[in-house]
Amino acid sequence: MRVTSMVAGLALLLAACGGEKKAANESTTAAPEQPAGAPAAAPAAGGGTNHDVMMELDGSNYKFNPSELTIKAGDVVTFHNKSGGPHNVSFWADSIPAGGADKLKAAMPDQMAPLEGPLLTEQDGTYKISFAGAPTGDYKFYCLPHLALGMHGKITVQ
Ligand SMILES: [Cu+2]
Repeated sequence: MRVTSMVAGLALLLAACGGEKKAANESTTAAPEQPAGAPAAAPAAGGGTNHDVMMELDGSNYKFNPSELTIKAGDVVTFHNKSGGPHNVSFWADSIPAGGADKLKAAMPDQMAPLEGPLLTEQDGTYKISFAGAPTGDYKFYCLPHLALGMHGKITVQ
């Protein structure tokens, strides 16, 4: 890839000047990582609580676990691809409070379509949605690949 070869070229140049170690350090810090010292399971930035929801195949049942949860506006829900994937998180536009769609559209990374999260294909892959500023009420959602198999749930924002 172009960027890789550029980096490799730069590293070679620096190595020629005896700066190989420095270049390696720089490429590490340049990676788009979380700020150092931020634990993975910490409270969400902004002070909201994180809630974990598993996406799993339990016997022959595809499900969100828990399938219903109550959170506060400002909380974050992290969906985990545990088994039976790929899964995703899609919200029914007509089953969320007024004004909720705009908040979710802004809060959901990599939507395939409005209110439709990307397919999680990686084992233990996660998808985070912040409910910062979300109106109170019920947000009903489903997994696109497994909707017909009953994989859906509800988040209540208090
Ligand atoms: Cu699914």
